[in-house]
Amino acid sequence: MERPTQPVIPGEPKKTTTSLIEKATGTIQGFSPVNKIHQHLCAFHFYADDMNRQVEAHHYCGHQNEEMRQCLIYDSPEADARLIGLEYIISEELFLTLPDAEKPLWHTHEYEVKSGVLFMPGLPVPLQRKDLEKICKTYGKTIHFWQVDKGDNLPLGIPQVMMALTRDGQLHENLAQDVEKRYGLSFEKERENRAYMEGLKHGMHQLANAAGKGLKTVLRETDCKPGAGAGAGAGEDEGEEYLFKVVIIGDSAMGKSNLLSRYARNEFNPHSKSTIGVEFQTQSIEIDGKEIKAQIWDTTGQERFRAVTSAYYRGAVGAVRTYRLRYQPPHLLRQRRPLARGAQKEVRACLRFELKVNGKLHLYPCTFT
Ligand SMILES: Nc1nc2c(ncn2[C@@H]2O[C@H](COP(=O)(O)OP(=O)(O)OP(=O)(O)O)[C@@H](O)[C@H]2O)c(=O)[nH]1
Ligand SMILES: [Mg+2]
Repeated sequence: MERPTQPVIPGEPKKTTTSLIEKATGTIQGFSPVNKIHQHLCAFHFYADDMNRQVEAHHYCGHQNEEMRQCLIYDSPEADARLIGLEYIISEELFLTLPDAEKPLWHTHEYEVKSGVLFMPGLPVPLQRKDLEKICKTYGKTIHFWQVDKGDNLPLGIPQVMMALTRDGQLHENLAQDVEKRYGLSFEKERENRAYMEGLKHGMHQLANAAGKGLKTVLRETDCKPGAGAGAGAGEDEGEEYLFKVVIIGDSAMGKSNLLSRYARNEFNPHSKSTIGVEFQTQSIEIDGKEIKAQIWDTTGQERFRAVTSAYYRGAVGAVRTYRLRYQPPHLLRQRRPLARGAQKEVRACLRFELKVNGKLHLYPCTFT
């Protein structure tokens, strides 16, 4: 089978020692994720910002479940093929659950399947159709890392969102003919054979396929967010918001819940009930023009829930410990250990609060390193 010309990848040819090592590692190690791949689909992708740039894409896919498969994309089916991208394929039902901002990144497969240009090389036609009937009703999200159409001999530049064909006249004639010739196919004939196939139940979503427009990925220089220890993580929005998780810990009836309700809502309850499990409140403060959110977790102090609550220390960047002054440090150590295990390593200090005793407020610093 003739192949389109490939740019030569720069680098020394593989040495015998490397081949020997590969032989050994290949025999000893397991490749479970890759071994899940069980099918080869061939289709065409174009760059979401330029329909004129079209590439042949060999998808090697495995099902994660009935509604989701993930594929590695190569530029050819040969052993030396270049890994140029990835594609995730999901059912129409899953696609409809995606937020609207996500939908334009996904493309439909209905046209590709029904027009015959998406096929499964080497597979008997009845078997192909069985699966194509399903693919016809799916959406895919594909990112390419290697712009082989530009002749790049290494994966250069930023990841590119790719799209799929949605109507006649889009696919370059020469690309189609080349593939038809190499695989001995007729897309036109296949189109007729697949006329019976049903497409998307709800039709092509208007936001899919880049919402009918172009999409371009761009690289933008931005402030580097603080590391994990300084509160990076869940809830941050486009780098403009910081979320810090802080836990309040201490034995039961030490005033944890009241400390939080006083801080979050300026409320105090002299008859508060013991907390079951955990609860959290979020407070926003502005520092240097940036919105900082403190997500403060109030845990139960009851011994019987300790195993459960320690799981909530995960990801915490700060801790407030409440305890009775008459308690001695060895007692504190009991709670220090699970906190140090669950919270992020970068938790370095906490404040030990104490109520006023004889009119004097006791406030001790402590370290968790
Ligand atoms: N006088 C006084 N009472 C307090 C103070 N803080 C809490 N209390 C009382 O102490 C009791 C227990 O308070 P909580 O805030 O529920 O204690 P907790 O640490 O959350 O207890 P658990 O949820 O069981 O772990 C309640 O009756 C509160 O009213 C305080 O600063 N002063
Ligand atoms: Mg409580």
